[in-house]
Amino acid sequence: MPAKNATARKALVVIPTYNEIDNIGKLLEELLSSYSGNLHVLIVDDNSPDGTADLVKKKKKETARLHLIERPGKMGLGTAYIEGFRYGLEEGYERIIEMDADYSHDPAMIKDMLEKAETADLVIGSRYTGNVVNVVNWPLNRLILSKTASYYTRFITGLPVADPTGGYKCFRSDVLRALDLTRVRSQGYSFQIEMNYRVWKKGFIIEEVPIVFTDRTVGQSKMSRKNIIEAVWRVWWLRIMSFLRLL
Ligand SMILES: Nc1nc2c(ncn2[C@@H]2O[C@H](COP(=O)(O)OP(=O)(O)OP(=O)(O)O)[C@@H](O)[C@H]2O)c(=O)[nH]1
Ligand SMILES: [Mg+2]
Repeated sequence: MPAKNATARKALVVIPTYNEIDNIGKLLEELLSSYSGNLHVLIVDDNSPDGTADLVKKKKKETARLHLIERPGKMGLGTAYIEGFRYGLEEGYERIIEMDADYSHDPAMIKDMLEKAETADLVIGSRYTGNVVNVVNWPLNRLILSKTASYYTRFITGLPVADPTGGYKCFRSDVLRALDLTRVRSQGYSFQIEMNYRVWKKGFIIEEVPIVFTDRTVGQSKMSRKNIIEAVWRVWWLRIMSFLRLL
């Protein structure tokens, strides 16, 4: 049987949103026009006060490739992704992509990630491949925080990933099906770490492709001190749960 073209596979881009009205319209247009009909987009919105979901509903009338899950209030990034993954698995998508709404992630990179996912189980769009740092417009303190988090995660968990907190990635659906998603606990940055760790511990292949990450120019960051503190202890929790075979 001839190999299937990577972009011909049914893929779902899951984008969690909270107050992203200034970004989401343009991003959706670019995503849907750059890729073929096999690529669909799911927005998981937490009742954004700025009316993000209303804009998505308007766009939904124009295309069957756009999907929307509305939740009653801000419930965190982790649970938003898990709901998105469940939807993707139920609807039979072969690839599930995580992406931020804030234009930090260049839609053009989806093609590279889908190609890599032909041979890898999880593909991470990486800001830190080799000795290169591909980050645009980040203040130095954000970069130091992110790099420190990467070293710390690798040191404590052994996870062989250069950019473990990155949120632009592509899963083969079988990988998500093999995990028990009800056990995933993390919300902020540690959600990315926890997913990577669970995938790696199951013996799946993780590959990184270089991306250029650009800081958001509009809208507000939802990063909080709470997220950082969670990431600090969560890596130990992962390590201990894995040691006790309770993961
Ligand atoms: N549904 C939902 N989406 C969220 C929530 N928190 C953040 N998001 C979305 O998740 C994505 C990432 O959030 P950002 O605020 O960009 O956080 P970040 O990328 O870690 O931080 P920055 O580097 O400052 O942009 C964006 O699309 C947000 O709108 C939440 O509680 N619920
Ligand atoms: Mg962001």
